[in-house]
Amino acid sequence: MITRRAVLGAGAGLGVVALARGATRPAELKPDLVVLAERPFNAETPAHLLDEDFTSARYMFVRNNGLVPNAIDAATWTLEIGGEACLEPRAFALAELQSDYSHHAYALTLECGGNGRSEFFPPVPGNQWTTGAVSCALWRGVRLRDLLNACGIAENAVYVGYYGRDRHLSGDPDKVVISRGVPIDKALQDETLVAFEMNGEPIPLLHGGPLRLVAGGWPASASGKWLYRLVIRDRVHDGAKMGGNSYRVPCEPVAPGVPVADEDLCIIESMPVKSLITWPKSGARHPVGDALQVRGHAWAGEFVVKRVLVSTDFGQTWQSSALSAPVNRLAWQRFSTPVQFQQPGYFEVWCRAEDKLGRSQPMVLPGWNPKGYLNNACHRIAVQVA
Ligand SMILES: Nc1nc2c(c(=O)[nH]1)N[C@H]1C(S)=C(S)[C@@H](COP(=O)(O)O)O[C@H]1N2
Ligand SMILES: [Mo]
Repeated sequence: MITRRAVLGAGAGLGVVALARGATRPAELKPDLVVLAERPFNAETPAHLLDEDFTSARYMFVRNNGLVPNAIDAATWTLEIGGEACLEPRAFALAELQSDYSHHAYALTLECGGNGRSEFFPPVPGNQWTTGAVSCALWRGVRLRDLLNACGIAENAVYVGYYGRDRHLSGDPDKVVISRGVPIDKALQDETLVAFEMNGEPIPLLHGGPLRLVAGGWPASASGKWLYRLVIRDRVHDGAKMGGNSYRVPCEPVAPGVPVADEDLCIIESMPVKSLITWPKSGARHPVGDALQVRGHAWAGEFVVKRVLVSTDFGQTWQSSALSAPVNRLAWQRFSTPVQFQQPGYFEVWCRAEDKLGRSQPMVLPGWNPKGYLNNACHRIAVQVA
């Protein structure tokens, strides 16, 4: 990351996190991604560019509900913690978080709740994500738990909400873009971080630098970017985009297209089991008879993936794939397996993961919901065998 301070030669230090030198628009920083919206900027990753073990910034999808803050200064950044269920509200300088609290690093899967939205029918509003709103990067920071404990958690604590420094599209400085969070149990997990590094670097501005909440395995909307305030709530947090159709699905399944009353919607928690073929790229050509090594990632929200199956005959038969253990809880898992094609022609490779509890991915769309969340249908790629 080139910081403006470094560019100006003002010396080392935490520096200003800014868009890289010369880039005037976020899209220029993400030349490999498919832009779904310019304002707010939203872009997804083609499946074959998610092949890395840990997603680099270059290939990480971007999901913004508002406008990216203007260049922000890590040297003066502070995090306030308060809320009705906080015993001693206080503020921490970013530098203090970095020096006074122990650091922890985890690979954490962040998938947008709306990943796969484009396939729902009847169609639903919002960014039309296909398969590319998922990442698994190496996040480093302090445990949210350690900070909450430093402030004192009241007995009646229920939820932790976040506030970020992004700007509302309307330009109204008093309007909050998004303020979501996680229940207290999730907040207290080892892996829930207040992070200041991504893949060994300061967090890039587009991904919430200089400070971000990271709650892996949950809809990524729970992981607040540009974090400056946390509230320990005595009730389910009621910030922007906690209610209505936002990040909520019918508590009881509904027929496609049916309107759903507010009180019948439930907040999404752990994301469902899913997998993605990241190699080869869909449309690959392959010689008949040769083994083709197919690989990808599988993840299952709060759970471990137990197995991944692969089919080359449109789901008639399945073979078991090698599957690695996650490097830590909430990290995606690598699967890799050789497949053979006995004759030339058009083939598809399908993959299907199953979690520890025996739940597997559906072949077709799972339950329709008003905003098109939680589509974990099987991924498939095309292979032309010659
Ligand atoms: N402050 C803030 N945090 C946010 C958002 C946002 O718009 N503003 N979007 C959320 C959503 S919906 C997603 S999917 C992830 C996207 O993270 P990324 O852009 O780093 O991939 O950030 C979450 N955190
Ligand atoms: Mo999201």
